[in-house]
Amino acid sequence: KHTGSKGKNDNPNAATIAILQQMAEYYGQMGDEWRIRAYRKAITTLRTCATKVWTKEEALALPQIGERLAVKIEEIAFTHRLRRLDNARAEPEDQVLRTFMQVYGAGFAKASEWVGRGYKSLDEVSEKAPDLTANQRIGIDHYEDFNTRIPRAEVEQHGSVVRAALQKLDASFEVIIGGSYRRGAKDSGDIDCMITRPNTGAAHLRAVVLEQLIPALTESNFIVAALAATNKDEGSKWHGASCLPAASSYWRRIDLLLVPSDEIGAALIYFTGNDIFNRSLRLLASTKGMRLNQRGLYKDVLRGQRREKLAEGTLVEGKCERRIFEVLGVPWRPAEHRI
Ligand code: DCP
Ligand code: MG
Ligand code: MN
Repeated sequence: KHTGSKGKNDNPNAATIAILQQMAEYYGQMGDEWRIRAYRKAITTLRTCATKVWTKEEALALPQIGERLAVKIEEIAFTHRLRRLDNARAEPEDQVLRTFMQVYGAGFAKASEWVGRGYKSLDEVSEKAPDLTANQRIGIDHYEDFNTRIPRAEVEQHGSVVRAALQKLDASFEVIIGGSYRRGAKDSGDIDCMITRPNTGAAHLRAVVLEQLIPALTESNFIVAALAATNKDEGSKWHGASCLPAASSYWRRIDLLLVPSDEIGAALIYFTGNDIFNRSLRLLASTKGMRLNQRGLYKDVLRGQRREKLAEGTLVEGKCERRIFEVLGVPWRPAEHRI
């Protein structure tokens, strides 16, 4: 069937791309950045290819596709599947690794170490793993809680508890729930609360949140665990767990993000995501000689030969979300469409 159109759906390599994408996702879960990049490049190439790629040789002749991926492309073209993917998914060791990787506080390296020690279950990790960190202990004890999606209405309730407690301390404080919630998701993996206040900088936000808000919410049994706090020049972030009063309530992962008023526009973009949307905005900024991060949009960023950043550049905009889109030349995108 020849329509002449170049829509996504009649791309001759659509079926191959779909399987490569699953493979990239699989490596994503494994934290294998190097392979993810190789798959992404191959996918990009196939997308722009006008004819169906059948053989290894045809694949190899294209840019950004190496030997190993070319072999896989041939296998997919002829068999409509990839054994490597089927096998990986079926392997018991792999299932265990994936379970371990979902423990809060354990990344790929830690999960692999546990698999390497021969542990088959979380119970086994819990009993036998030497030097579990306090966070990993909580991650294991509340594994089910932290891996259960949070319904939208409950996300809102957690946000309201934080907002009420803060405004009791100071009515000028604002709490905005970001992340998947702001994108309109019907449920979320965690609760991302941006905390800000007009004309207020990082130091004051930190003082109120860390010295007053968190102790108060811990006292009231809403905050049930403190997991991590970062306070780099990247901004301040507090990770913990919260729980509503009902006896059956799950422990939920909650992130408090302290946002100086000058940076709220850039922070709204960053903490609304999603991560892929953020990556593409950042990339776009860098192609225009600018730099976008969670604090602002900067111009005249000085880069060295390997594109490494030498100087921060001058701030163009940090306060206004819409203005950042404008300066980047991107039509405004409501949060629900940022995927
Ligand atoms: N973020 C990002 N890059 C990352 C991690 C996060 O740009 N590597 C940004 C975009 C996310 C936001 O931070 O939307 C919040 O991060 P979460 O991990 O909480 O992700 P989401 O809220 O989007 O999804 P979930 O429902 O799983 O929490
Ligand atoms: Mg989130
Ligand atoms: Mn989060």
